[in-house]
Amino acid sequence: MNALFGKLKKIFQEVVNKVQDAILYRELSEKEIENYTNELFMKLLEADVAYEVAEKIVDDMRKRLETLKIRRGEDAQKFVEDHVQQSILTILSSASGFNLLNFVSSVLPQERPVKLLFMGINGVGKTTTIAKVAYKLKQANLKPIVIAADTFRAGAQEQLRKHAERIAVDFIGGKYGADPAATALDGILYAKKRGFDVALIDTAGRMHIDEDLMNELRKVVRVVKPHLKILVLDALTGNDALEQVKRFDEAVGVDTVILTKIDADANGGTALSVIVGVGKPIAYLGVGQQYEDLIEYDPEIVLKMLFK
Ligand SMILES: Nc1nc2c(ncn2[C@@H]2O[C@H](COP(=O)(O)OP(=O)(O)OP(=O)(O)O)[C@@H](O)[C@H]2O)c(=O)[nH]1
Ligand SMILES: [Mg+2]
Repeated sequence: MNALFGKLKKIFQEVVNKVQDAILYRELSEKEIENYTNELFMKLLEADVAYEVAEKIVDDMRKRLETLKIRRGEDAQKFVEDHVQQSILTILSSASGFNLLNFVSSVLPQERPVKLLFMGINGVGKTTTIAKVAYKLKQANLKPIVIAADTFRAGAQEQLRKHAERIAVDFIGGKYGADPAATALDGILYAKKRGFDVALIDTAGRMHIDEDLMNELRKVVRVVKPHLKILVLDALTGNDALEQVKRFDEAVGVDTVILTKIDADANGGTALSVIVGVGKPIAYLGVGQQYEDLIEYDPEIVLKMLFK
């Protein structure tokens, strides 16, 4: 895995070092705090952190620095680092996590299979993410099946089938050109008959501004009645990802999101901004192209990634 949140990590380390040098024997002056926070703010913007998110981070940091007083004999590095980390943790905690495995366990006693519908615009990583989630479910000793209700894009059926083979998970698909809602429903009936625990339904990529395709998605939702509507977002798309949440939410409702390609954001700022701004519970972060590269959204874990 390459360095996650690369540039941000450097920025936070720098602020720790500076503050630590300054407070070694005294409190910070107002002027110093102003300088540090202004500089931090500019650097965050340069690392593609959204303006409002950078503002939040810097405001919180300023408040903490104002009360910073180190005691004789205390480890300055650790002291400052703790404060800076607490500040970032506050920001990260404003985004809530969603435990998908717990959710599945809570539904299973009432209904089997648990139906998970994956949706999102073209190329965000829906199909890959389905394979990753199925892999996780399998590791948790559940019996998942993946359903290819993308009957539209050439190669979509084979793509999901291949993933399924690699992770040794059952697959069921449909004919190209067939109605996606009917294909999904057939898959679910099959899963029900065979006693599968979880049905993961792949849908075609669709632009959130394409009314016809959004209507088709409405139909899939009406027919399938998923327990969970999962929106997959490419974290690299920044503000547009937030727009997608709004549109899909208006059209069919979004229960939880998965943010992919966190690893592909060299600076880290775009990914951080989507995490903080998405406004829906985050189930997972996609951090690479392997099946294991899917981590639960936990502010403490992301914090560790930022300060590792
Ligand atoms: N680096 C990285 N790449 C990812 C991640 N998730 C998905 N990808 C890549 O993104 C590309 C598109 O993934 P797909 O799963 O085909 O995306 P999709 O949303 O199903 O695409 P359509 O069905 O065409 O709409 C592939 O090359 C994936 O390997 C991730 O977390 N990190
Ligand atoms: Mg796909």
